[in-house]
Amino acid sequence: TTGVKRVLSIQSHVVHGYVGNKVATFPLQLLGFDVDPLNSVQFSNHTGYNCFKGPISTEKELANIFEGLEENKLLGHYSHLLTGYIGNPLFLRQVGEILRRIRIANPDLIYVCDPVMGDNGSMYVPKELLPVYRDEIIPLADIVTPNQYEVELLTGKEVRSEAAVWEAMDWFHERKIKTVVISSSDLGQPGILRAFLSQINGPRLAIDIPKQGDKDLFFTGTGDLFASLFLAHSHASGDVTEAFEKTIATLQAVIRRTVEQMPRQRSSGSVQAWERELKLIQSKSEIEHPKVVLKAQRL
Ligand code: PLP
Ligand code: PXL
Repeated sequence: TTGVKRVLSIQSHVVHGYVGNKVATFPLQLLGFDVDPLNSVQFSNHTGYNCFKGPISTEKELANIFEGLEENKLLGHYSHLLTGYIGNPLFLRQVGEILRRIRIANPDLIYVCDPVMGDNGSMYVPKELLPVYRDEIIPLADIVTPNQYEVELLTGKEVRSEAAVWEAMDWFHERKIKTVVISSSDLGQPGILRAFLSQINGPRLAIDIPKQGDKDLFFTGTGDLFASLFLAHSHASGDVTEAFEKTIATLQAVIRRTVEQMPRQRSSGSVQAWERELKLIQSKSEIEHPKVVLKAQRL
């Protein structure tokens, strides 16, 4: 490699809180990447709050901003493209066009695609995004980081067993995607999330992640954080096992701090959305120096 570490990151911006580009930028920067954030939406906060306000970018706005980068001959400067939350199917299709043009400027570009569509059986983006991801965008990716539900949407098959996980992984590999990471699934023991990684001509891995805090507690932006950390660690290390373990280690440290700093009386019952925002900035040291506790199993 040329040693260039610059990411074009196309994700959401939220004024308050940490999802999308707000959660991805700081870790990538700490891990030595220049980050060029291009915002797919600018919302007051993530969509899990009582309300959210703000504009969604159009494909025309995306094409216009991109034209500026292109005319200034900046496309060859990117080592990575990272995409996450996109709320508009035409905008997503335009991302495919952009990717083709960046690849002309840099054939070695790594595209990390987090096909953000939903979680736990419900979609939080328009359903029209699914065929665009499945048929146009995913086949262009080098690394994909869906969750269990997103895998089910893309492959059109339920993923209720570990055998089904590996079948689904092959669905991606048949489309020439080298590395697939399922950032979380409910296929572990009770109270345990199980994450999976599969690489073409490489290992099959799983990591069991004990759920932290009350059983009803959940977080937003963890998938986005996962994708940015995995991008950085997989670039730094040729060892995908190490990248996977370091990603989970930092994620667990961020979640631990978030749970610990929640008001005690709220650790069960109705936790407000703002109280569940990830304690990202406070976790600077665990982002820079992940301490691996949970080791990957080779399967
Ligand atoms: N939540 C926890 C506690 C996790 O450990 C992980 C991934 O390891 C995730 C969420 C990421 O999953 P998702 O992509 O569903 O947000
Ligand atoms: O973490 C996914 C995500 C990203 N961006 C925005 C969101 C969400 C999930 O709710 O609302 C704006």
